[in-house]
Amino acid sequence: MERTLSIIKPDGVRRGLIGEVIKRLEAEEIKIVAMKMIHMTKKEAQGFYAVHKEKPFFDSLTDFMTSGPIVVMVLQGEDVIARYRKLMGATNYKEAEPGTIRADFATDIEKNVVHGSDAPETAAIEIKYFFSELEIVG
Ligand code: IDP
Ligand code: MG
Repeated sequence: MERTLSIIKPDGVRRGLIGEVIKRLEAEEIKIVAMKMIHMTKKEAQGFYAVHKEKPFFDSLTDFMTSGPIVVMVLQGEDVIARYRKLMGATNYKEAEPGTIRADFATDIEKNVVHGSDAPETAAIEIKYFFSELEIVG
């Protein structure tokens, strides 16, 4: 049993894709055990993406992630980290499998609609960044 952090990024919220993303999660029987909408500050986005702070795209990414509200969710289930990554598709939408969220909706390598944790350790850190245990119904 695993948990992972999912984010519908500002482009996804702006373009009316909240329902589409949630529909795909539910179709895969991925359980949502926490959910909220927030608008991050630049500092909060920099903290969340701290692992990427040396990357050339860090400043643009943190500007993008603060450009509007996001929907943050905790997903729970067996192998949910990999299963959700599979639903998302590759970081670069041009390389994403057809039928994945990013292949279907991303418009740019940065504006790729969704975030998902990549490993149990990062999932634990990312979930804690947004949610207290009291806010998770699992
Ligand atoms: P991931 O979201 O698939 O885990 P990461 O490599 O962790 O991909 O990168 C985090 C986010 O940074 C990506 O989802 C994307 O929004 C952005 N990003 C990644 N690589 C690039 C790039 O080469 N140019 C611009 N933005 C990028
Ligand atoms: Mg990542």
